[in-house]
Amino acid sequence: MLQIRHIAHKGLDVYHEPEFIAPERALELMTALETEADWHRPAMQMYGRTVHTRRQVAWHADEGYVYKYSGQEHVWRDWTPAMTELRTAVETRMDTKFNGVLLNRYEDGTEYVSPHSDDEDDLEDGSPVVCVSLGAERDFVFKMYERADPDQSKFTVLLGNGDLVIMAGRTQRVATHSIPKRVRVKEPRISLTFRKMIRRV
Ligand SMILES: O=C(O)CCC(=O)C(=O)O
Repeated sequence: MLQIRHIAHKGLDVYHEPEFIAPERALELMTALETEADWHRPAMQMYGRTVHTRRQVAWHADEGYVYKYSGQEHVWRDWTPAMTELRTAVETRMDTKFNGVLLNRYEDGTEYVSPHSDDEDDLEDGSPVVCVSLGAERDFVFKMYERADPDQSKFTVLLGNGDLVIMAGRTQRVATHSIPKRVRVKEPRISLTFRKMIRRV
């Protein structure tokens, strides 16, 4: 059995479970999600210019949950069969329910997500955010905020196809996370981050 890694550091509380989904099934689910998810590439205003995110996103959730971040609103779309299968697996593993999932699709290693925390007001305070990674291997980097750790320590988790990452405890308050550019990566990757929201429209 593959080892579960636990990173605990000044409030950071992260678990990495390799091959949570068997690799062949993970690739089948990824193929299904390519067409099932409501992919779009949001535009945002930065320094007076319109910039499109360097990844695609999709928000699927129980009815009425709108996801707001970086000044954008994502209206919910229904759960699809592949998402439902993964939601059930994650809920069983965590012994708790989730009502929304944010999907990210990175075409290759030139696509990325910058350091950020999932600390939006609409997220249930202290509830875990749980990520399933499908497809290409990518680094998932946690960097401590200076207020929590003057050394601003960094922790890198190499995420493989079918892996699970649990961001628990005070992780979102003490650290950012990111998927940095890795230009040698030529294959796509899809991540699903399961969330518990508190407000419905
Ligand atoms: O693609 C990933 O695993 C990261 C996604 C992420 O940072 C997020 O959904 O907040």
